[in-house]
Amino acid sequence: MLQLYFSPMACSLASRIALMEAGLDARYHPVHLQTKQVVDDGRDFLGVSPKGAVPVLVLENGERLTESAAVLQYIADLKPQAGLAPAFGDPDRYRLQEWLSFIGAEIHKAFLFPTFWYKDDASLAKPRARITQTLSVPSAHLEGREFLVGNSFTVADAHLTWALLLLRPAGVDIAQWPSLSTYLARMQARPAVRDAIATEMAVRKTMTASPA
Ligand SMILES: N[C@@H](CCC(=O)N[C@@H](CS)C(=O)NCC(=O)O)C(=O)O
Repeated sequence: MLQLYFSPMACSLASRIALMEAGLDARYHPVHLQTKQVVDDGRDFLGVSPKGAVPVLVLENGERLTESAAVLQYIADLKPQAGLAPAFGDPDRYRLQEWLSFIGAEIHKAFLFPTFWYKDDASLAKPRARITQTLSVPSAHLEGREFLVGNSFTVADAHLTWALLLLRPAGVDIAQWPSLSTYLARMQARPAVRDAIATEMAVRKTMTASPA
């Protein structure tokens, strides 16, 4: 069975959403990111992945896959009939990769990560200054569109949904981008998204963790 190492409401939430949207079973292992311990059994998470970061997807053959962009596409390709990624060769596949890169690098690492990991104003000034420009990109793209790529939900939507959910705890009011705020509400109404969030919030109550 697939296994996902995750931390509640961290970027691994997107992988959980993808698994649930695909209807794929998996075993989920919570990780405490500060102590780098696997919560189930106290194992050193650095022994699971030297990157020390979630998501880590353990494949059916035991190999471990990291990096949200790769993990999300792997999950999508396990269940092509779920339509979570355009097929290879379809020009939209590169649009999907374009969004996964943008969300991972420009939203997650350039803004959310410093917001949750650094406390001093000097480290936070640059990310704070860039967020308006960064979020104007998906905001403009989603004017009059339901999904990031094509006409249906893809793993890029799972990734963006996670990032937008963290804006409030990061101190950013999503209401300044109406298209993002209605998009997020639409995504949160999806049963798989709703269930994934509810599950992680319940796990989170039992742990203290930094989400990004
Ligand atoms: N490039 C990786 C980043 C993964 C990442 O930074 N995950 C965060 C949680 S959202 C984490 O585990 N951070 C712990 C750390 O970096 O020590 C990806 O996109 O999957």
